[in-house]
Amino acid sequence: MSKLSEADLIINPDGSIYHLNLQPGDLADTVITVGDPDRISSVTKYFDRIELRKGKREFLTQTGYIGSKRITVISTGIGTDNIDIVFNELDALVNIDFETRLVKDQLTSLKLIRIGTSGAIQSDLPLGTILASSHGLGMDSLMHYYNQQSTLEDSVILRHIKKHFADVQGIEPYLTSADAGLLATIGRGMVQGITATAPGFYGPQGRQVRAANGVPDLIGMLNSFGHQNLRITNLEMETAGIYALAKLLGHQAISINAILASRLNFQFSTQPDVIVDQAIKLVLERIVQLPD
Ligand code: R1P
Repeated sequence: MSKLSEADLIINPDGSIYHLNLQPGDLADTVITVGDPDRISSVTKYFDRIELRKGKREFLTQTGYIGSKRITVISTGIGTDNIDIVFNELDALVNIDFETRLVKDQLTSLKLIRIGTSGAIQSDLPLGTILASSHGLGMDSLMHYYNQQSTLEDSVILRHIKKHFADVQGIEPYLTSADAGLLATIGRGMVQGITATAPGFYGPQGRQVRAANGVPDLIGMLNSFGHQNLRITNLEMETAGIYALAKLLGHQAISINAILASRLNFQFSTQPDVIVDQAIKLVLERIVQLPD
């Protein structure tokens, strides 16, 4: 790839990248992403030391240590449009030389771990479940703007899903699997399933609102899909973009979902903070066990 122009790679006067406001050395190779900026300190309160706090807009960052493990926690805000910004800028921070604006010869593969919240769309998944996404199913349009190269296995699953979605106009889904290594380590023993990523919270997740729904029984359509032992377990707004962009850029990604809502049982947790805290503690315990 040729030299990136000042309009393609926007570097702030202090040498930081445009939205994240981070300089290359600010980032650890293990990055936890959270949607809510307030969740950053819920994670870093378990750190032994915080070396850096920076940010801009909804993209706030803290980098610190648990023992000798250096970890960055960054907030993405909501949606795959924000994931486009965060993941491209995280990649630029490690894989583009900011002096020459050229791709580095030696590429870095980041470990990207989402700790997010989500709603279950299977009735056997109780509130409080900590779920690892085996795949991200994008119902948004982010990956239509990139040339995604799917594995054969992912393509076969996607073909079955498209057949299942055949009656619905306007959804052209994409699918990417989790990083196998992180699924086996961070996601060890957790409930696993396909996470559907919606481009909105209300209509696009089949919620009843005053406006009429355009996709009748979206939840029913999603939860009735089955292929071999795979099923769609939950709905949120980032995982598919995270998995697809991470794979395209050569990074490793896993999405861990704290189940706060049961869409089939019409329930929402009375203790969401407790459930999110359990997910955070479990993920941190496992991150420190990962080899460097
Ligand atoms: C919607 O309320 C938000 O919550 C979920 C969705 O993916 C969306 O971002 O995740 P976070 O709690 O991680 O933001």
